Amino acid sequence: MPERFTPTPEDRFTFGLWTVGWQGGDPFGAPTRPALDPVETVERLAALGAHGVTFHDDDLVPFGSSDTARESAVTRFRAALDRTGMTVPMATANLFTHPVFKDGAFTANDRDVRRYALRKTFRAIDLAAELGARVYVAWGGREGAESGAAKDVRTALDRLKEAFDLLGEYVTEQGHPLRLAIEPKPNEPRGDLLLPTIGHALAFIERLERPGLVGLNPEVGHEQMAGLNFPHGIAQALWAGKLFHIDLNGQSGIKYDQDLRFGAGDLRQAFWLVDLLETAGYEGPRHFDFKPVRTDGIDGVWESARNCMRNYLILRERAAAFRADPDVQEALAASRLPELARPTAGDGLASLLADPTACETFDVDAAARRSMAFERLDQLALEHLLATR
Ligand code: XLS
Ligand code: MN
Ligand code: MN
Repeated sequence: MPERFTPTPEDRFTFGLWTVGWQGGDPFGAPTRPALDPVETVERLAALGAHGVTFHDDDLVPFGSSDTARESAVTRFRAALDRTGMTVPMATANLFTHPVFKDGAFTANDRDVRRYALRKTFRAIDLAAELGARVYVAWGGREGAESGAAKDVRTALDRLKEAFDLLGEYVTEQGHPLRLAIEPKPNEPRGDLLLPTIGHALAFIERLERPGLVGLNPEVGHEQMAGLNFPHGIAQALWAGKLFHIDLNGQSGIKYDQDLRFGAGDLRQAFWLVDLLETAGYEGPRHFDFKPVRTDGIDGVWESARNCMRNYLILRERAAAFRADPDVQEALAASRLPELARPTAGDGLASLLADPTACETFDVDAAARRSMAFERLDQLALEHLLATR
């Protein structure tokens, strides 16, 4: 019998090739680890119990490869997938590493760069579809600016809408069975990025020609870099029917994009996130977008990948124990959660206006004195998280 926090493919855990493959190069230091072969990554992750891998076009087929080199990289990779049963539920394009993208891709001021970025993306979408992906992630990369005059933001948003409308048209015309998922991020590598949060992206999507085709791929650390509550953002994405994919990792507060392994950083938000994903019917992959710390060698890479999954499973068990506890159910009722689920004026406006108990005879002072009993509820959650219950 497998150990209780050992993942299986049914848990739908996936990893980007660029995550375990990160060599540890940062703005202040050179890489500390050797490059990983995508085929080895597939094999190692499969052995750890993962369900699939994801990639940027350039992670699999190095930028500038000839058609023959591309063909052989894809063939080798596909053979590894077939051997291991690993899947590719999502893929994306790198529109940020090459210097040509220094001012962005779909919103670069330079029109030639924008046209090239679209053509590179179409190709990445074809590759994603060829390998069976159902989601194409679009992280803006360098869509943004460091100074006010350098980017006319309203015009840049026109170009961004134009790009997503073209991507939607391309996917539809090709008959690719995949949807697009925008990944918001507030800053880094640019001083400020366009579509900085889940909320900005949701509003943007509604302006597109094919809003139904476009959703979100929110990342834990990206919302937390902006000081936002990630589970709240995910709840709104679910409420809008837009949680197409998710990037799980860890972040400690408002600072650079730490990409810690899942469970590191804000553990309480991680608990509520897992509780939400597991109870709200999210069926997509649990995708880890993290960077194994550069202090560690290759053993630490696989150790941290294993622990991303292990921490998710531990939190899943803890959240389920919280929900199943009769004391919690009692505390939820005392905190009036079932009442929140009742429509405020289910009988309509006229009945609300005609109801004196809603206003004329309502004892506001007595209502103000009712305790919400949130402290007890929160302590129960904390104790389940800490496994003291
Ligand atoms: C960078 C993003 C990136 C996307 C994929 O901050 O998280 O890794 O997930 O391009
Ligand atoms: Mn990140
Ligand atoms: Mn990400």
